[in-house]
Amino acid sequence: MEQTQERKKRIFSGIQPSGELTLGSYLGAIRNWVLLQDTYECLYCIVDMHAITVRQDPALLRRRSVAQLAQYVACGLDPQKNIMFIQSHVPQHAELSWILGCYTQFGELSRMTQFKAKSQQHADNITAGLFTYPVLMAADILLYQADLVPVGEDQRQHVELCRDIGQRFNSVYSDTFVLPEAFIPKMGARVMSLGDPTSKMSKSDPDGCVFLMDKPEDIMRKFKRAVTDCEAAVKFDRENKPGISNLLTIYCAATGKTVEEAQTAFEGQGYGIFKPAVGEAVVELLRPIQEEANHLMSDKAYLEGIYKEGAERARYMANKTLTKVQRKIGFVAR
Ligand code: ATP
Ligand code: LTN
Repeated sequence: MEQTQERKKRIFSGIQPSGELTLGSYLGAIRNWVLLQDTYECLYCIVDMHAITVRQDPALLRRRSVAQLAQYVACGLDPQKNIMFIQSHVPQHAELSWILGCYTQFGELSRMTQFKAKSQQHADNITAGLFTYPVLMAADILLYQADLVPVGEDQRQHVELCRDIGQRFNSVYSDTFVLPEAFIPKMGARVMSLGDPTSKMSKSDPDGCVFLMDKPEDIMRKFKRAVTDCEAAVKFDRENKPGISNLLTIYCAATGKTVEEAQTAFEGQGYGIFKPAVGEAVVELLRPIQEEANHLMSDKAYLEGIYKEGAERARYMANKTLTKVQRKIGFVAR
């Protein structure tokens, strides 16, 4: 009867522990994860294998992986409701990734915009891992038969490629994988850098970036310095006023106000009032998360319990898909 029973829809998403979590990753991804946790069966991963596609300091990578879990929980992800784990603890990701790599075209990977950007940033170390990064991401998602993948706008192309790979496999070997869809927020899908509002806020640009764990005075300083324009009108206009539009987006995402409400509230007021107001809204948004994350970091055994149990459950689920795939392609059963 199992097949006729409605399966709860499944979610998979992950973030690399390659730096501190940012306001961009919170508004673009994690906040949605929290909203989805009651309706779906969710797996949230710390993708350390993706992180090593560019060079990492080992001690820092280890510390960040655990800190990231503390921050996931502090953001509101309930360890009772969600499976949270570290990617390298579930070897099926690497195994499926190898197989899927044999169903992915060189040309497809060459078109990925993140690869183009990262290989420019790390021109002296363009590894095979950086190139095949999207295949590992496809394996992450397809292993769990995820229906939805909550990410920021910049990851849409990777989720599309994941669908293409899954679809290709399904059409050669009969239905094997659920084809996932990206789930991208209306507000905060692409938070822009405070230093250059035409490029994405990213952890590799610390000046234009607000980190989740930044001190209030640093957050205020970053917002006061945010690049705007010389018009002095708080008005949303992405084309002509990218800086102000970005600040309005952040303000609205942080306070729950609509753009119209925010524009009315700041009508006739200069940027000298508006910019610190955005800073304060973000400080207040992050304050409880920071307190909780700091508190959780003092209980390493609790965090270890979460990621160990998470990995065990994930391995069980992942193995079902992997075994099916191995059988379909002709590997001898172990
Ligand atoms: P890097 O700069 O090293 O590429 P990043 O800052 O983009 O990293 P990721 O770990 O790649 O951070 O992203 C984690 C998640 O947060 C992804 O779902 C991504 O789409 C989302 N995200 C990251 N930055 C932003 C942003 N500026 N606006 C909206 N969503 C974002
Ligand atoms: N590429 C993503 C991180 C990531 C991911 C995933 C996101 C790795 N595997 C699976 C969603 C689903 C990024 O944020 N840069």
